[in-house]
Amino acid sequence: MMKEQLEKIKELAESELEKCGAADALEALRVKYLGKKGELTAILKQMGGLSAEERPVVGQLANSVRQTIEEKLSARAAELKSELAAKKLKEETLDVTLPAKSRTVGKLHPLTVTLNEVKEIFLGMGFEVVEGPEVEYDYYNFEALNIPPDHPARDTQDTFYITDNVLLRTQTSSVQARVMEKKKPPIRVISPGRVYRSDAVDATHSPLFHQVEGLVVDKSITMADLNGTLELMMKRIYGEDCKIRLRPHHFPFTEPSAEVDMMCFNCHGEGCPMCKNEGWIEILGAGMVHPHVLEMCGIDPEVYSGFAFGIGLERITMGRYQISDMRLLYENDMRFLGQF
Ligand code: 2NM
Repeated sequence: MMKEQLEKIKELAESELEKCGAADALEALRVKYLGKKGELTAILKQMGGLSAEERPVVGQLANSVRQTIEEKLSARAAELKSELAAKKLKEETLDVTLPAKSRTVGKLHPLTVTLNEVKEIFLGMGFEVVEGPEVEYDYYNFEALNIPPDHPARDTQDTFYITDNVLLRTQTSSVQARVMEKKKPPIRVISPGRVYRSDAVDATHSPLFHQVEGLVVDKSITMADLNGTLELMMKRIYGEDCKIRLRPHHFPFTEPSAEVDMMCFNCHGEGCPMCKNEGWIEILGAGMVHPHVLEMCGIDPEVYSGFAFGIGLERITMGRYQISDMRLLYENDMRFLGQF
């Protein structure tokens, strides 16, 4: 009777183990057959009721059944383990021949490229780079620069006012007025930065644009120093064959003042659509710092003289890359920016 039970347990255990497909189910089978409350244990507990002849026979059989089940259990466990490993290997295959994911590397905005270049050029000539506030007193933006109260630039049509005497700077000359007030000559600075004017957006205008202004103040600074400095800058930006010319002009803060043209890089002075048949393209404004400006900033115009210039970062950037519309510089269209 018990023999048959044991045989049955063995058979059943073997078939269940064979079908078992997971580690936790295998553990449940181990508990079912070999655990303290398991089927085999239950049989062994009944051995007390056997006769002395039967007991060792049944005991031996029970032991061999236990051994068989234990062996099957560990064999099946090993099988499951290797099946699982094989499945994982198959699922997590890494195809090293696939093309690599491309990484997108950022690049500098064309305005930044130009600014860095301009900075390098002037740092090489011993200039310092100075920055100042974009929200400025009208004193530094206008008054200290000899811009009279009735000058059109002061009009609310052209300038963004915050209060009566605070505004968004319309030029970075305000920074240079601050520098002259603080520092005694020799002064050699450039001041790059954002400037604001109440202009409608079109291909050549924006209410926010960027300027680089330069200022040199020392003893016996002349227009020749201005000319040489600007020529060097333009040659470095546009190439060694770039030529410039100065035309008389008027700015309130410089006397004499000049507008500076560069020879058209397209037609080299012949005249073409690019330069509207002029052969020359207006590129910046400059002049000798007005004695009254020096005086207001605490510098004696009898001892010192200086030159200053202002150049639009957008304009030189558009020129060197032949960009026809200023708006392209602000729209952050990657198809456009990716070209530089
Ligand atoms: C320009 C043109 C001409 C200029 C003048 C000064 C200062 F502070 F010295 F008076 N800074 N920048 C200047 C002169 C700016 O921009 C078109």
